[in-house]
Amino acid sequence: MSCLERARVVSQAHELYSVLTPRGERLAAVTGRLRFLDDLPAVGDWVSLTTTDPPLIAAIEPRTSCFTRRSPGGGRQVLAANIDVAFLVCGLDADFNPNRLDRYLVQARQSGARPVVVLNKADLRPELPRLSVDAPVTAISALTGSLAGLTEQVQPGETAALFGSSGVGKSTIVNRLLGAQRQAIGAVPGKHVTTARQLFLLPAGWWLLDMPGLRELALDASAGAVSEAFAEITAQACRYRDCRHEDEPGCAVRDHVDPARLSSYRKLRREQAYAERKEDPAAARAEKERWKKIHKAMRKPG
Ligand SMILES: Nc1nc2c(ncn2[C@@H]2O[C@H](COP(=O)(O)OP(=O)(O)OP(=O)(O)O)[C@@H](O)[C@H]2O)c(=O)[nH]1
Ligand SMILES: [Mg+2]
Ligand SMILES: [Zn+2]
Repeated sequence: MSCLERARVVSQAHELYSVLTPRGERLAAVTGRLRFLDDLPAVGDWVSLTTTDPPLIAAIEPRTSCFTRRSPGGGRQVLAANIDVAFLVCGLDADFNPNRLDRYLVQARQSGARPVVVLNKADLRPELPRLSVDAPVTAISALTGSLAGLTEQVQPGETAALFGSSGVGKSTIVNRLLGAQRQAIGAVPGKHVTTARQLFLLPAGWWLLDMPGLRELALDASAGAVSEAFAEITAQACRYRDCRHEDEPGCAVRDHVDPARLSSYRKLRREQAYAERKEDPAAARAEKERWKKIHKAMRKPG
């Protein structure tokens, strides 16, 4: 029986994982047993590594949070595991899109991470947009300004991830915090520069995940996560139970909330309900069984 050592998955290419161990970065594949259980590691996972050469990932520790999206072919894709803070980065230039931000907010609530809205490129637009989101908002300039508004949201030992469209400045933020030009920066608007997820341990003692710009974030969320992301709407008492705040006569909410947020809420609520209906109950049961098997296997030593 070989010994196991704890490591963290920092990047992934097909079925090869870069893992950070106390002795530096190594490349690892997964053991046959893990592959049999059909639960593959994701960037951010803490894993048990065999001390063989090359090392193998033998087990995945239970996740404290999990940022996912719905895959086009059905099922879900894990984008990042064990994220404490989800930085939702917008560019204050042409990119700024409040509806997209609302979508990311829902997915962040679903993941279990604390969402923080980061308005980057404040040097380009001195007057900031008024946002009525239910999360902390900070404006920065990754090129020229202080990043304190961002860094003060994370405690040492925690993990943060940068989500947002291509070109908003995610990798520029990473390089600033690393104090080194480790990530390539985009110069051509609309071109995706970062193509793979990469997790860094920063000199300040916390972890930061650079994500590629996502073209699409298909919602993979519960009704509760949608409600939570729109607390200023959903926490209000209305005249009707289950009011959609649409054309119901005498609705007490419709006229007192930001109309853009309300329309965003309705759209995401509909998308969420549709995805839930489409989900096959038998598939949901199978998924539950699969997790039971995984948790049982994780409890066995070695
Ligand atoms: N004016 C201004 N430009 C910035 C700022 N931050 C980043 N940029 C520019 O925005 C462009 C894109 O920056 P990246 O850091 O590559 O963007 P990204 O979000 O990592 O993009 P992808 O990797 O494609 O997802 C580059 O030309 C940066 O110089 C900022 O605060 N102000
Ligand atoms: Mg990038
Ligand atoms: Zn109502």
